[in-house]
Amino acid sequence: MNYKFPKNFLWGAASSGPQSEGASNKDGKGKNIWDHWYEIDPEKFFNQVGPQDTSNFYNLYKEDIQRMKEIGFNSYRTSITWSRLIPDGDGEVNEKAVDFYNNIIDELIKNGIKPIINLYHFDMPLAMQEKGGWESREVVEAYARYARKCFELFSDRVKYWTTHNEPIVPVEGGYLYQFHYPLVTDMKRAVQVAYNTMLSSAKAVAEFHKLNVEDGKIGIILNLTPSYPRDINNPEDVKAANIADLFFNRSFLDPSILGEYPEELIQIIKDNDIIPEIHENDLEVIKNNTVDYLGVNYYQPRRIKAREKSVDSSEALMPETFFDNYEWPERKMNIYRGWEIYEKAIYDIAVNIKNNYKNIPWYISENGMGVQDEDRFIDGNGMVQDDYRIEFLFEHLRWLHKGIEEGSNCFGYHMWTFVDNWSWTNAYKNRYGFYRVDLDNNFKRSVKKSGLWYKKVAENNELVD
Ligand code: BGP
Repeated sequence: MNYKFPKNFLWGAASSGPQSEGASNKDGKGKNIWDHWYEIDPEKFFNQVGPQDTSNFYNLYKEDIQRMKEIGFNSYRTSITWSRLIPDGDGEVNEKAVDFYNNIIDELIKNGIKPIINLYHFDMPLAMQEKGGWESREVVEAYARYARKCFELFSDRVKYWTTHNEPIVPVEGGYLYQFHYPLVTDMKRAVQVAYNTMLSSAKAVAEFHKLNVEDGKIGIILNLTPSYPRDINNPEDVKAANIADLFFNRSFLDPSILGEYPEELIQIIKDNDIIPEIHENDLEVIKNNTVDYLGVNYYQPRRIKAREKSVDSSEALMPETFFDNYEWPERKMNIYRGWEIYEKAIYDIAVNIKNNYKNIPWYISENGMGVQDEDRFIDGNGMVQDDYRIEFLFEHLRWLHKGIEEGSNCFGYHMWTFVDNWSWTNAYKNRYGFYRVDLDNNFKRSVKKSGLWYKKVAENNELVD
């Protein structure tokens, strides 16, 4: 069976500045929350590997872009590191950073690889965090200025921009579950952070549209985790799954594409007295500045059941006040990351976008599989034989293809990631790349079997069974 993809389909991979560049705090880069957190608590990071060097793309970008070309990429997404471009987050621009980003953009284009550039990938400049991070309106305004600066500097060549990567994750990590700095647990503050981030995205969209960039498009990247109820015939399970969907998906999906928050979400926020501070005109800014396209990161579904224990009034309000997570007995797991693998969800996402989100143009901006100790799969020729990754990609692409056949407007598929990169506190524990990175040998890269497999898919624009 052959699965042909639409003409001009984007094939490639995604990464981010902080996870791939390295050269942290060199050449004028300011500190961000990751540099800071590592400085004060290195033990939180797997094998104590911090953000200083990551995968050294800062120095190896030329060769790396050749490697992208070698495995058939026609596009690549990364992010500008805010604290590299503007060390304090606001004000003075770092000219060395401008040179660096100009160089990678030019090199990508010269090699026929379309750059997609994201503005924020979990990397709050420390100076901005000291002002309150996303809780602060000042930071929202500083981000809008930073966005405008990026467009002015690079949008003569970069035509695809995104305002944020997975904006719900810093809310979860930083303000609910403590896996990002500043390690807070407070639902009311989390709601403010989510709201301000959404507002910042709309403001960046406004700045971009003002500039009338020829052929320019601006989007947002959301990690969509379809919420499946334990029992579709049990209204309590269905209700619980709907609330999880409102919190984790629709809190950004609806305002980004439809320009407004879902009524049901507003009601929950009101009923629980966690309304964020909203200024006059904010909602109009959100309404008038929806995105041109959507990037979807998909890794895992969410399985939900109604709460088993009734809510105790002394319990601090959390998303889990409204539902319980559920382990589906038939689930297939990526045991290294602890994430369920459920390929069909990518099709459900495609159908949801088609039916409920104006069939907006969208692409898979991340999908992939992190595996621990991949070196055990190295063969006699030094190549990681990652058949599990090929199977993972194949099955997801097959379901994506079905969604496209049924009319969903998907224009590309990017894997996470190009070369193994730094996974935040997991550092280099789980490897995701098409290329292996040898941390003990000067960041040496070597292609994995999946890289060669992907090259065929990308070059033929087709998946073959
Ligand atoms: C996404 C992020 C990426 C990346 C990926 C893999 O949530 O956008 O930055 O890291 O997940 O997850 P992890 O690195 O946590 O294993």
